[in-house]
Amino acid sequence: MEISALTRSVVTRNHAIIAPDGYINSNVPGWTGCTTNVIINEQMGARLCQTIITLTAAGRLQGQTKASQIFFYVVQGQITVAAGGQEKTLQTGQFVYVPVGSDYLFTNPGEGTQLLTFHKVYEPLEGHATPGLLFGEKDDSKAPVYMNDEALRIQELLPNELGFDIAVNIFTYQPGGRLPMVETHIMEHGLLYLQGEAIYMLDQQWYPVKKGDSIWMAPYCQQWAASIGKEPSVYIYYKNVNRFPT
Ligand code: UGY
Ligand code: MN
Repeated sequence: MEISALTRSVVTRNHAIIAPDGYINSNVPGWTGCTTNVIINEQMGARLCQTIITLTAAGRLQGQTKASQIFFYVVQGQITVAAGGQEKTLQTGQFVYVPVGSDYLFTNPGEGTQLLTFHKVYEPLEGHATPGLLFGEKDDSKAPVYMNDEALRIQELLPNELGFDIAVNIFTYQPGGRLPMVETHIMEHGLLYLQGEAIYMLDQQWYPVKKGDSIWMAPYCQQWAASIGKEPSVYIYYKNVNRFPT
């Protein structure tokens, strides 16, 4: 039997690794028939919220975005969403971006459907329209090579427009692929591994990570990663973008 006093999860002032073994469920008003795990939140010093929701067949998420926009991504399974006068059944790899001030209703999930959410208080930008509701999906044919390295590909899921103050990208590393440099930047990240294994360096600490693990990187958390194992490693990540650095 494994010793239950051990975990790969780590929480520091500037970064966190959250592995599923330590999840404790939260009750979120309007989200029923599901377990919700709040992975990243302002309580840890973050300016985004990241949750993972696992639904039963009776699951239902009903609510209204207020100050925060919410990006919902189907990690596995399927679910029907009604928002902004539209209705659509989302499958694994598909997403809906729900802008501020929108009602949303998710119903009819497959048993065990898992959703990832990123929330951030929306900062409007004068002269640029607030984004509307948006559907989309993971599509490897829309993932260009990153920094001239054939082992790395990034798909940007949201339009690269100044109206958006967040980016959500899917980053695929072929086996042996690694970041070409240690990044040191003002932008914050929330991240979920969708596939494979990797070594992540955060503030000069080294962590083995794998599918199902989440990472929080505060602004200026130094970061580097390399894929390990025989299959590509893939993560979806959030980044705050496009606003004046106050
Ligand atoms: O967009 C980014 O900053 C990205 N390259 N960072 C990361 O994957 N840790
Ligand atoms: Mn980065």
